[in-house]
Amino acid sequence: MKFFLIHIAILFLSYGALAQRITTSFNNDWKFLSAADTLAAKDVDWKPVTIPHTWNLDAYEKRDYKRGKCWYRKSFTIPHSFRNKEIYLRFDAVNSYAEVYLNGQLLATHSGGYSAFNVLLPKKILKPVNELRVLVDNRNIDIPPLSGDFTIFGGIYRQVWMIAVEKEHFDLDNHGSPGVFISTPMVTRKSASVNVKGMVANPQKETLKVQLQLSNNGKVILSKSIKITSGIEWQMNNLIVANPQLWSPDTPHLYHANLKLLRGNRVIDELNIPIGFRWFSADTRNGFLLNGHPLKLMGTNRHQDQKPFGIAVPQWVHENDIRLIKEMGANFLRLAHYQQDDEVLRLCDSLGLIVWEEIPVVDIIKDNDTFRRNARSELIDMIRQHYNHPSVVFWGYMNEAIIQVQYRIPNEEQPPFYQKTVALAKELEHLLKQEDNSRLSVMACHGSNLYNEIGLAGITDVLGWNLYQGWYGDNLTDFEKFTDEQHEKYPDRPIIISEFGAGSDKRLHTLHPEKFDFSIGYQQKLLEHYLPQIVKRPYIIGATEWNFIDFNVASRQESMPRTNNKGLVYNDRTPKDVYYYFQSFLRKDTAMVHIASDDWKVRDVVSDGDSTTIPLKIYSNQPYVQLKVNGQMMVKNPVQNFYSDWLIRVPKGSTIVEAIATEGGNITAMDTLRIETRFTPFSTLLIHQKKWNIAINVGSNCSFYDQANDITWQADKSYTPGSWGFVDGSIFRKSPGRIGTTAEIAGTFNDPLFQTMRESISSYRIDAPPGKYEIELLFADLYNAPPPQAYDLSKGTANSNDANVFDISINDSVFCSDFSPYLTADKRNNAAVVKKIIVNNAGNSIQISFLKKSGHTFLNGLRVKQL
Ligand code: GCB
Repeated sequence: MKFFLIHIAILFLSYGALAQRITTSFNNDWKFLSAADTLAAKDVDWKPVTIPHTWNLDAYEKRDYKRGKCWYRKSFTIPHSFRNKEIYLRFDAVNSYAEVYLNGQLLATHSGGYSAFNVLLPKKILKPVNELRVLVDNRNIDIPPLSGDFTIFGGIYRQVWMIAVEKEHFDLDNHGSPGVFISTPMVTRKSASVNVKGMVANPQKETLKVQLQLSNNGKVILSKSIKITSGIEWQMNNLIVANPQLWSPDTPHLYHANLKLLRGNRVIDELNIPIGFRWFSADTRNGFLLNGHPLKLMGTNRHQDQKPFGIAVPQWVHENDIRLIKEMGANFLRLAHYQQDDEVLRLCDSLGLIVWEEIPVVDIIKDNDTFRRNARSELIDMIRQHYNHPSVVFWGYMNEAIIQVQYRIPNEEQPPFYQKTVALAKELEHLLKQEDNSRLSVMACHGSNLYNEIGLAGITDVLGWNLYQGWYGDNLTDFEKFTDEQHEKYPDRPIIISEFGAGSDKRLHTLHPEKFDFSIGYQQKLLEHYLPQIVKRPYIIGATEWNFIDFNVASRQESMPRTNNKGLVYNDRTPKDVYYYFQSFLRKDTAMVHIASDDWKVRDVVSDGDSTTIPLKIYSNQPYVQLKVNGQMMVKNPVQNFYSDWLIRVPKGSTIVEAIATEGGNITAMDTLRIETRFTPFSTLLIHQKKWNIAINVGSNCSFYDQANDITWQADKSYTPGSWGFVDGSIFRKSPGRIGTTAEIAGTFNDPLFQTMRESISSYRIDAPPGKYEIELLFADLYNAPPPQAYDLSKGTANSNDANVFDISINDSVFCSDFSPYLTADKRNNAAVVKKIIVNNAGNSIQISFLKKSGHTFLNGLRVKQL
């Protein structure tokens, strides 16, 4: 009897399970061919891969990563239990163009690398053993984005699923959408209305039933069913929920809609969709209102890559990111510059982040029908696929859509080109509202008035400005000047600062941060300027910092080639100190304090003593902080703008710093950090106990920490008797107002060390007692221009292609004559050249002299070691 019951139960379960939709992963046992020509390929050329996959890990190594056509293939059988079912494959994303073939027949194509698509596997083509082939192309000839500051990693880089359904099922043929669309046209505190609509595949025009059950906290609060007899659209309108528990970033409360498709009493398909009740508006007087309350939208932008996966990231990367962003205190997230994984949206719904999602029309448009069609279908895909997510409030369709026009379109053709861009924007705006008029439309512009002049800026409900004053642009305060001017001219236009940020490299530190020095300190300074300015202005309804992560851009050079390092966290997601500035600024629910020196744990100070003072910053949202340094309590300091600056006295070696945040005399938060202090002598002429080794980052305001060799290259200084420094020359500036160059340096991982130099230098002097020294001189001829960066609006200086030739002598004896770093580096500019020499210093000074033969003299780095 017992056996019988179990048997019945198994039968029932399997019957129940098989009757409904079954979704299984389809990620294993794929083969990949890194070529377009399958005929020329041998079987061994097809390499086994698992999805998610990208072929572009080369983007971590070189600028010109592989862009072209590649193939994926997979043999598979249809499980016996699926035999009477319709079989779909769902591709969560393929970058950028896909052709799907089953047993040699083309089933589907999809343009657009960031949205999902479903492909039906027709019964008549299926065999006992099938071969699926997918051609993937990441050249993006007519597919947005045509360009952009991110790598177009090619491949089937999000998951693939096999979905088995009965012939009758919730629609799977509508732009990769769930086939059911839920909206909440009216929400108040007292009641909310729900509309549900969708399509059902019903080829035999059977009489079926769609049943909706809406539940809250596990209890069904509303049920409704509707009879359907054809495949046309069905709707259930005006379902009323009394006293809805509202969704907001602080209380991301979700209701659950369960939808069943029934034949008689038998469930043949089922969907579960969360619902969030919220209402919102945006205007310049009240700012953004959520559920009737003002809410300044504050957050960040997110790219999706993580080394070593490229964009073929495992699901935990999405989870980790959204959790970190939420923990930072953000309530707002811009998914830039493309539609992101469904999981990201699910997380934003459940953790509580308001989302701006956009399609990748970036930098420039193409004036042809294919491009326009692709932009339209990307927009439809995005809206339909993510329509049901309550976190989504903004749909965007353009990012800096005219920034490249000046470089790519001849002058006389620019005005009509701008008009075409405006026409496309209007078309996309219209389409967006047709698809979903419950959300706000938005686009992001770079800081140019041209958007106003050509009429692009007035099209969307809200306008995003990507502003980099004090980074690409001149001064930090130009930021608020620009936004105030905009507000004065367009008083009714709510704006979002959709990007702002600065690059940073944790190897670079300075007491005097300057724009474009890539120091950790300058990024902090910029963000500490922007955040208070943003919150002060009600017409700025929100802001998203650029970018949450240090992300991969194969073409970017700067201090960390292949990386845009404006992240609040590193690419491996370790928070930078500045992440905690945001956290202090944004989190009101918990007290926090952070010793902002995770990025600067080794302090190598130019000083003769065995103790010194070092600056230390503490981020906190509490009114006061107090420090204990190696057990010794210091006086309290007030916190202003969520930080307090300290000078602390530290001995050589290890220092334990404890920070205590207080409010009303009570300890509310604590943090502890160990800092290591080292000393580089200032008075090099003195006999020191230990032989010294001085490394200098010549021509730079920053010290550079070379972790591999555990050496700090000190910021440069001018010579003073008894010490070391440059005697003359000037800081090399490739662009006015910026130190050094942003060009990548060949032959080193220590790019910043070679990217700055002193030019027109005739001597560098180190006063030092007699003895033997090893001298290492670092050079890279920086006079050739790096290729232009699309986002960098500064004006570069003229180039000099002259080979720069000079003699180098040490204490009057020439050790290198007619030296040209350029020629030594095989006629390459921006290539590292290192010269070493052992000298016997007979006197009290080592004078390194540079005698110009042609062009310029220069020096990029110097290390002097007592032997
Ligand atoms: C921008 C772009 C973004 C870039 C960023 C930058 O304005 O929208 O894609 O990555 O600037 O860092 O230059």
